[in-house]
Amino acid sequence: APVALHGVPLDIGAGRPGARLGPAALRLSGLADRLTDHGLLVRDHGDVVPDHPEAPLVPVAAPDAQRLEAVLAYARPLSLRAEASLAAGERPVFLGGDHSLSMGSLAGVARHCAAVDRPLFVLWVDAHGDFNTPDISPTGNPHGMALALACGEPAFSAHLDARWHAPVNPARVTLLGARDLDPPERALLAARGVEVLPMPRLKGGRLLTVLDRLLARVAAADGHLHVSFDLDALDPRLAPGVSTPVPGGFGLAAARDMMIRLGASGQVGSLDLVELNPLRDVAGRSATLLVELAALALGAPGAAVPAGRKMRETVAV
Ligand code: DIR
Ligand code: MN
Ligand code: MN
Ligand code: MN
Repeated sequence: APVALHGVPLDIGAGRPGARLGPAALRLSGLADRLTDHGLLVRDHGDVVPDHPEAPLVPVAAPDAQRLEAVLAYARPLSLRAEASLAAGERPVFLGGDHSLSMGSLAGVARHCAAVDRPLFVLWVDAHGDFNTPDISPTGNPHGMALALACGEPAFSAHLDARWHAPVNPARVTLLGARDLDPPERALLAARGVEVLPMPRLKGGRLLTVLDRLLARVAAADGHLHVSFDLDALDPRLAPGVSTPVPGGFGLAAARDMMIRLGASGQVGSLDLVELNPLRDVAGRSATLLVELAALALGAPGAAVPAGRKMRETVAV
């Protein structure tokens, strides 16, 4: 299936500006070429246009409700794009942008899965849980609420509309790499049955065991796998270009192993690449790393990094 790129220049959902430059940074870091190197067919559909022209002008310091509205102005058209992309037989890749874009990408993927009657599984790779609601969020930042909204939490029902939104079943969501969960958020994740695999439990061989278990579960159900990859899952020494760094993340070997495993499975049906903040990056290092990891996650079976372009040469740690 052709890979379809959809840029989402959005940072109103984060606590600081910069992630809206992410789609441009990923493109300029050679994302399309790297995918083509792997033998993949790539279509770049450009950036999503919000359905309210004022949305890009809302500052990150605006009141929380206004920021949620602005984020949804991107999420609604993004959802329709995601659904159309999948219906056209593409594998959509959503270039962030802060993580609130997943409110739209996942809504569209869920609508497609409902239409074709396939169970949707979500692998959410993140230092955070993104399962806050406006009443429990300590920051009011919409990117910390993205998964909760995607799962149709009742707190968001006034904002959700079946013309663009279908809920993800939280019992088919796996949160991988979390190490900064707010206590009420942790309780809500547990109440909804989200599988939480925090960072300390993924040392040694655990990571690949857990991934293989999920991939087998998806295959057995003939399900669709959506991977939502928040760059802050990686250790900030490796990927400094994020808005909310948290120490203790995945190292390079673990990140590559994870992506190679996902890529080799051929099961990644859609992918979010989020939270790259070029204003916080160091010499484009995080952008380059994210491009390399995305190529692995989408890689043709057995794809190797071409000689002379090895990760270790392009990414100084
Ligand atoms: C925090 C941080 N839990 C919040 N979340 C972040 O603002 O809700 N998510 N940074 O990516
Ligand atoms: Mn198009
Ligand atoms: Mn996130
Ligand atoms: Mn995060």
